[in-house]
Amino acid sequence: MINVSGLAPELKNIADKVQTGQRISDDDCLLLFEKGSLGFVGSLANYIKEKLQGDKVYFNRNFHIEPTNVCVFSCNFCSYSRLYAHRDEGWELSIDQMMHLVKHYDGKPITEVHIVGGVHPKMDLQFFADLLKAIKEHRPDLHIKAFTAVEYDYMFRKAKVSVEEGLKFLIAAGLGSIPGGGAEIFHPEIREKICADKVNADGWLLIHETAHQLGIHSNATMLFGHIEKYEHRIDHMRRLRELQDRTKGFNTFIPLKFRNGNNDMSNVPESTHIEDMRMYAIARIYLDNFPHLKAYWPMLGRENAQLSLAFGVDDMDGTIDDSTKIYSMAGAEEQSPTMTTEELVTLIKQARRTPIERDTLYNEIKNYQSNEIDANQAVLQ
Ligand code: V47
Ligand code: SF4
Repeated sequence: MINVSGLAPELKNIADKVQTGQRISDDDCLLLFEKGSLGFVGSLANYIKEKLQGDKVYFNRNFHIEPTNVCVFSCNFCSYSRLYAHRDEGWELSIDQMMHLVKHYDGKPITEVHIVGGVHPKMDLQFFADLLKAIKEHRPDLHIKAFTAVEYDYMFRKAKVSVEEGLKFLIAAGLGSIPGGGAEIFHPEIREKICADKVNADGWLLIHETAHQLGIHSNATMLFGHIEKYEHRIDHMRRLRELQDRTKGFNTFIPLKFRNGNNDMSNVPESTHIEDMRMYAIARIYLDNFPHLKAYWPMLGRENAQLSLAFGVDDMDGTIDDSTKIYSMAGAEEQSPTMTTEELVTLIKQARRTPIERDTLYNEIKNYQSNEIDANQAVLQ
């Protein structure tokens, strides 16, 4: 139980709600953002996390494919994309080149490929269906988590198919689930300033809702710590919580800390580590119907991701194997993000948690608690 003596009555009321399993309101959430100390929100989030999963922390063995960084859109926070006119500065992979990446993992115990990239005007629905089929033919057991709602919105509109038709087509080709990207901040006041030209909130939510109705799971992200206000974060999470009430199709919520390197928002300072941890904790408290909360370590840095395990986070994403450039190009500390299973296990054990290797859908593959890795071992330098 959390010690509430000495707390302001309105914060005590929130602590009571959390400890009796009641949902907090938007006003409660605003109060947490404005007045909740890290210790207070952290202990509530930890209470919820331990009620949900005990001391388990999940990770998986995965790699990314980024088919292209050429993009028809111009999100101001993006450090990674190049317009079609400047495509000579970027990359465009063929199916053969991508299959070469997949084959690199032959015989290795990888369970997931995460495919996400820019929105290339010439890579269409058929191209991506062919890619998924080729991967599945080569490695049927590999789970394909692919394409953000932004990519789907563009490819379905271009192919003149409905969201349902497009998703059914790709599921038949091998799509396993949908990553959480492209959500950014749903509220139009902010969305128009940071990514005006891509799919809006309703379009993003419709794609995820349709996917859930078709029986596949997805994740949801929120790009935080830039020009948004607390009210916009709450609006964003409320829309996700409402959809999750209807479908139960989201697996995990992933707050993504805005990194300001090499983009059109480089003048916007990055959020502090305390604010990042408070964000994780408050998301854990507010999103009571999301089973998991992920700290994406390539964006946060491994030590901060480790710290977040005390603030409601139960998932660290995966081994990655230096296969994504989105964050290194935005100035993140992890310039070649790779962690071995041993490093992830040690990181989790150092936080005095139980490391669990999972598949994409959170089925447990291996419990590493009894593994002979010394929790005090220094692997973080
Ligand atoms: O939507 C782009 C973000 C996202 C920056 O579902 C930035 O498991 C911070 O969604 N600073 C794509 N963030 C990545 C993504 C993701 C990552 C890991 C796991 C999962 C999952 C999904 O990357 C974009 C955008 O929000 N992003 N630029 C930046 N400068
Ligand atoms: Fe394109 Fe995605 Fe970058 Fe936006 S965030 S410019 S949609 S690659």
